[in-house]
This record gives sequence, structure tokens and C-alpha cells, in this order.
Amino acid sequence: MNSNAATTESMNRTRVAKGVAAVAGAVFSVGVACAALVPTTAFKEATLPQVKAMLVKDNGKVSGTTLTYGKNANVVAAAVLPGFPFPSFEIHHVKNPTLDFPAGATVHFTFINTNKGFGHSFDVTKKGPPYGVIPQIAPILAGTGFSPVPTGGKFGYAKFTWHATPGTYYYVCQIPGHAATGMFGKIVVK
Ligand SMILES: [Cu+2]
Repeated sequence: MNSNAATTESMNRTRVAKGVAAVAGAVFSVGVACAALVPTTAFKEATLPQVKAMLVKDNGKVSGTTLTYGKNANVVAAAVLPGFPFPSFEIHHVKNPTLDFPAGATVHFTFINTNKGFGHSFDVTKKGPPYGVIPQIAPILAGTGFSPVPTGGKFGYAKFTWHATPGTYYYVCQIPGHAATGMFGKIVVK
């Protein structure tokens, strides 16, 4: 190897190293930006049979793409069930349904990430669409924050309770790009 070749080799290595550092920096800053946006809820792990048992606990009544609940509401949301488009939420096997609650309802949300290889969040806000690629939603009124990515036959789920006061709200996924490409739904309380 002559000295010119050695210099070129060294420059190439530097370029590759800089490229890797830039990508790592971008991923890191997206992570930090998102972490600052969301509350945290402890996710627990469930097996597939446990997930299936949780999914049937939803007590909404389906009418088209709307689910109507009573004063003691159990909402069980999943992302993303087999057969549904990525990214989306499913509740009572309906894609991104509108959720109707009576004023004063106590809403017990369960969110399950069934989407192998991907993280999601289920967060409630008054901010409606359109959403940016980095949604930058504040304030979040209630929610799960980011879920773990399912691995080894275990799926992350989290629960939280929300007291419904009259108004229009939205549930959204705060993972960059997800709300912007349709991973959200409407909540109506009256
Ligand atoms: Cu998502």
C-alpha cells in the first residue's frame, strides 16, 4: 500500500465513523424529544392467551365505527392486531373507532402492544389532527407513554383510569410518524 492509498483508506474510515455518529445522534435526539413529551406508566408483560383474555373485557357497544360505553367503561385497545393496517389502534376489533362516553364516566383503559417489532403509545389529548411526524402533543391528559417492543411471546400492556368530562378528545400514538399516518381516534364525552 503506498502512502496515497493509506491516506484514502484512513479518510474513508473517518467518513464512515462520522456517518454512524450522525445516525446515532439523530436517533438519540428523537428518543430524548419523545421522552420529554410523554408521561410514564409501568408496562407489564402478558402472554398471548392473557392478551386474548384482556381483549374480550372491552364493554363498548359497536355501531359502525363508533363504540358507546356506560358510566363504568372498560376500554381495551390494541396495536396492531393481525389483519389491520400499520399503524392503527383496534378497540373491540374496530380500527381507530370513535369512543362515546357519558359525562362523569370512569374510564378504565387497557392498552396492549401486540405489534411484534414496534413500540407504540396510547395517550389522551384535546389536540386533534393533523399531527406532525414528531407529534409534539402537550398537554397529555392521561396515557401510557411508550410501550416496550414485544419479544419472545410476551406483550407489553398498561392500564390507566380517566374521568370523562364533557368535550372532544383524541387518543394518539406518539411514536414519530404514527399519528401523522393515521394512528389516532376521537373521544366524545357528553
Ligand atoms: Cu404507534
